[in-house]
Amino acid sequence: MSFTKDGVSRRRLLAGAALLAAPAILPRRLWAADQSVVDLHSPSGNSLRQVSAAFPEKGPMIVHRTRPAWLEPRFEVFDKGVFTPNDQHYVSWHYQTFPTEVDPAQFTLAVRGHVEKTLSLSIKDLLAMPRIELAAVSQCAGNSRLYFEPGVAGAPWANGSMANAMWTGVKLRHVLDLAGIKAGAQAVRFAGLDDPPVDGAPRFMKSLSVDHARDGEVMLAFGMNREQLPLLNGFPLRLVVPGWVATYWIKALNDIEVLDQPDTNYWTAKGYRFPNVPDHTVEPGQTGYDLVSITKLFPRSFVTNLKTGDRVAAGKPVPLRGIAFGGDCGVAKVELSLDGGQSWKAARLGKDEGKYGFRRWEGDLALPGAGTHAVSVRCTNTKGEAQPLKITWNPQGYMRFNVETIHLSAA
Ligand SMILES: Nc1nc2c(c(=O)[nH]1)N[C@H]1C(S)=C(S)[C@@H](COP(=O)(O)O)O[C@H]1N2
Ligand SMILES: [Mo]
Repeated sequence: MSFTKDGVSRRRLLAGAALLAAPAILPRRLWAADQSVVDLHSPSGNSLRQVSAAFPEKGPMIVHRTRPAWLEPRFEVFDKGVFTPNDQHYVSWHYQTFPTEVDPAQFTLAVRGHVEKTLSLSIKDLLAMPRIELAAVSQCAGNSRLYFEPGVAGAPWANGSMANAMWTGVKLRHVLDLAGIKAGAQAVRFAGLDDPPVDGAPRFMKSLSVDHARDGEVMLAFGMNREQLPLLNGFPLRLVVPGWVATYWIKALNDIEVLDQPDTNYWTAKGYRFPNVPDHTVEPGQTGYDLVSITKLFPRSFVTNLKTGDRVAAGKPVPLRGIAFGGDCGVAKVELSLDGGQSWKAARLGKDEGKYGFRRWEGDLALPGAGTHAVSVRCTNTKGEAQPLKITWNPQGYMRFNVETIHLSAA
């Protein structure tokens, strides 16, 4: 059923579905029903993961944790197209109180705080408003953390906690204007249905400046690739903040609060910060730097048709393709290198589906002789920012965005 009808269908998870089983026995039961195990090739070991299709509305997903769910697709999905299928879109929640059932007929979004008029909007109210649609990449701040060397604490994502979707929804500005922001407002704060799991724990909330919230692109999305959002990705409504890290993209969004003072809540003021130094990169053990909140995405690019260890023919052109994204602007160019970044060869760019989305690239390189060859790919965005060659590292494991390299063996 589509969200474009007069309403959205009721979502329920079946009792006994993977998410509801007792956490203590879940890993073993899932393992027994397992389809396969993948090796994510982390430099620090600990890289075997189970792949499970036991999660509602999800196909086979790599399972890092079950409750709350941390799931990512196998990387091959990114070779199939620039829009990530909904059943392969990664899943991340902070708290085990994430919703396992939502009745859209009962669901309301509150708009309150420093406004002229408090609102309580139903899904039907939102579906009746003017719509916008745009492609945008949602990427977790911790994407690729598994490849940090030395290893760091935090969700051990491989490269798959990113996804591109066509989002449909209502401009946040439209809803804020209906409520009427009062003079002196300082921030707009967002929260979802997942209450803190224990008393005193901070509710998961993020906020944006009033100007950003009113930029006409930040969206209350009920459509993902022109279908309803999967429950695990925030059904029935999520915030979409194009060009910004997914941390801000509050799922199961039911509360918007306009603040007349800066947001001091833990997740905005203390969480999700990284070193305020060039490329946000420090040496292990380094101290004496400031922290800054993570906001915009940085350019990234990946080879998707081949991976480290694959065998190819020496001496003739090897077809290569992949995806790139510019971060908070479009992709200007993608280049390939065989010599560790001393020289670069331009790749061809595929169709532009929107500046915040994935862009396909294609190219080829002839590997000069038998042996192992390092193939690097670099994206430069339309602001002229390029992925750095030096590997980015910080103790939080946030926002890796250096040039990625695969090692192919030619014979
Ligand atoms: N309500 C709510 N929204 C949330 C979160 C959360 O824990 N609760 N996690 C955020 C983080 S850190 C990420 S990476 C994305 C993940 O979105 P996805 O599960 O749809 O991929 O949701 C964001 N929105
Ligand atoms: Mo995240």
